Amino acid sequence: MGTAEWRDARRVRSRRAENDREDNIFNGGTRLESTRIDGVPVLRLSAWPANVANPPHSFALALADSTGSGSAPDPAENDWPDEDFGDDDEQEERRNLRPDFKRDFAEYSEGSTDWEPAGATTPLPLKLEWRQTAESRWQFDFQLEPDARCFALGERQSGLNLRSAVHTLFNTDDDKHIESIDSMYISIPFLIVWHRGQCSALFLDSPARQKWDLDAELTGNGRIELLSRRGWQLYMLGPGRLPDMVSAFTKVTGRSPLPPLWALGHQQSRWSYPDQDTVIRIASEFRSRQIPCDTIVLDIDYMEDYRVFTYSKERFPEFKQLISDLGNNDFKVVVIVDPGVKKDVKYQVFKDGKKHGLFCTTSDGKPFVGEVWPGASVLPDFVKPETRTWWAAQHGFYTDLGVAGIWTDMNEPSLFQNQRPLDKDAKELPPDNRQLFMQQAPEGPVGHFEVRNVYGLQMSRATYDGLLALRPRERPFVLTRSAYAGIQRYAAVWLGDNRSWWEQLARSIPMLLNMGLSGVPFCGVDIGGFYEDCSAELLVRWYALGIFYPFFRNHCSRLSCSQEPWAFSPVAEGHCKALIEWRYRLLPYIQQLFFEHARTGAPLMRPMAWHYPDDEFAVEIDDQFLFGEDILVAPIVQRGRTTRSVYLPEGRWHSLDGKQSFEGGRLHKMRFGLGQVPALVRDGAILPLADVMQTTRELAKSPITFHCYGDSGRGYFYEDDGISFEYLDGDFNQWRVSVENGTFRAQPMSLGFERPERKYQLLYKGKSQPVQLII
Ligand code: MIG
Repeated sequence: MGTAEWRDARRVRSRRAENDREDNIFNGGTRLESTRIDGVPVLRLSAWPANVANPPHSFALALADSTGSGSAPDPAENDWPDEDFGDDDEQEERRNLRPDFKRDFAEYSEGSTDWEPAGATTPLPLKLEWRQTAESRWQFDFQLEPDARCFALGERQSGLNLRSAVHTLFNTDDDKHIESIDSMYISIPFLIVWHRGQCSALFLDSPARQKWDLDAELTGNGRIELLSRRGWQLYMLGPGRLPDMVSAFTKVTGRSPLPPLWALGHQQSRWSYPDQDTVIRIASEFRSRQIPCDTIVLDIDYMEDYRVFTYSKERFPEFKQLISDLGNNDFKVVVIVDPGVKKDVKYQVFKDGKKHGLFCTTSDGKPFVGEVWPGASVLPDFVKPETRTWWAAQHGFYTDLGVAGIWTDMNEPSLFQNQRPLDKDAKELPPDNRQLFMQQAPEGPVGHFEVRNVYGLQMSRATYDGLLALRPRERPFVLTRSAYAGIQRYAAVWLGDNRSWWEQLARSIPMLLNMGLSGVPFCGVDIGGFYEDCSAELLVRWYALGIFYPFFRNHCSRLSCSQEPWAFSPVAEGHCKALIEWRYRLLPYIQQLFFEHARTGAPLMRPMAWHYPDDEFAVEIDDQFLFGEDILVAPIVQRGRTTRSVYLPEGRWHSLDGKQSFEGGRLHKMRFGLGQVPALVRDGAILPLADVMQTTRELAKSPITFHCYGDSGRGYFYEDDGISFEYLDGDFNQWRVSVENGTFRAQPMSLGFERPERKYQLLYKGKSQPVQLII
């Protein structure tokens, strides 16, 4: 063994000494401003190196360079009428209630927030100090109280508390979803620090690589290291409560518009349903077995040679007919679109993009070529506005065929030979022209690593804007794998290539909770697991949790065994069916939760601490969660188990059927059989439940049961057309329903939507009775 290897073997991990402060070489410009967003004090620090002309808000590409083009407006929560409705006489006047939500969409709070200059001596939260320690290296040091917890940061392979680890934010396609994974597909540089129920938060707005050391050495010190030659903006939020942090952050980065109703139903996918006969067979299995499903998803094999904006004439000879036949059977079709464009001079998409200079380039200005599914491929440069406009327009190919939604994948971007283009331990960036390829930002040419983390965001944005321009009266559905802060404005996300392992089922809870706290409500993981073979029991248990994933899709890889709900046994199928039916029964509640998100930024899946901040026991929990305020979900995530302990916070809790109730404030041992929904309902809640249906289209006519849990209760019922943006003009109905002293009341908060006829009933103390909603 040579000396070199011997030294390698003994290498000690480079450690950060407590006082390893490097010299500050910064001599550029800074600006410190302050404001309040939804009552939360916010400081914003901007810094830009001397050789960069402009303050960086125009370079924090994710949020700036916005034309506000296609994005849906944000229902302004401040315009919401006072919830406290008066007596019955007043209701008469409110018959034509139509809250006016129209407002310019503030993609970037610049326009809607007044920032005031703040004095240079203003103390920064968490005792934060920053400096530039090399041409492309910045450090931000802060302090964490001994019992502080760290949440959010987007997609992390971690439990809920992110503390005592280093988290790298550099979008990467790495399918080894194990503890030691360095970076995943999504980067959201937003951290919430929780300390005894009070929170502060940091948002470092830069799409370049960031490493967040959250007290990995157990010394109480946190440090962000940013590798960039450009400027950045650091938002510092707080103090405030947990929901305040998410509300303010989503005011800055935007909130999710309401998804189309069909996208909240069950989606069935696999890599791949290879031809039209298979698709027809899968779809008809759902209907003949009466397993609810709204969407069939087509993975890369629908294409000709993996060329985007084509379909295989051989395997899908009647593509348009297929989609319309499926449509007649109430199925929507979603197709995958990758960024890699096959390098082929006869291929129109390549020709066009090349002619107009819309691809990422090498340092000498030629299109950069990498290897992905189509073979040698080029990558659209999505930070360039013209590229987005062009890419958006290409989607006419799909809308003409009747495709309902677009799934954007591989957009880290992923390249077969080069998944880790920047050395994990790099302490500086290579020069711009040696960063894999060059991109053309509105401010000028820039190395890819400077903007890598917004590649997926800008691709999703182009796709969303494309669908909206092509079908202006419909809410677009876009699904993406890679993302940055603000992705919720454009797309749902799923967390990539997980495995059919029990531990990944369990892990999905804290991962999705942190996504929600990072501003992304519409998220999920592949139900059944992507790689490896699923089993009957795992699939059933995965559905039991998955019906509460905001994005609800079964998907697996081409190497895995089938995992459609009927793939295993009739018994397993029966359990899956019963669970999926519950997803559809819960749709009115889910719609209300999405509406709440649009008003307040609240995620659907919430950690216990969201609603019980003073319960020191609850804040530790990440194997159960709250779905909205009223439903507590505690799934079984281990093979062969039928019982688990469930921590119920203060108050009383009821079984979903209302037949049993439990005292809160302590642990309970509970049994959840296969096929049983692992959920409890808060005493005092009224859940609006639909009847079992096969697709979301039936929701409009479904009878609604208001199930009151306990002696009295409160709840909401929301409805709209499920398709258009007219809800932003107040074209929706919403009632606040309550039961007090045994009397049911429904107070209208909005009556802007011409509603179909349906029946309503109250389920109270085990008995049903018809009720009316005043209109
Ligand atoms: O290189 O399109 O995460 O969901 O099925 C793999 C094929 C590319 C990765 C996605 C996965 C999808 C698969 N894709």
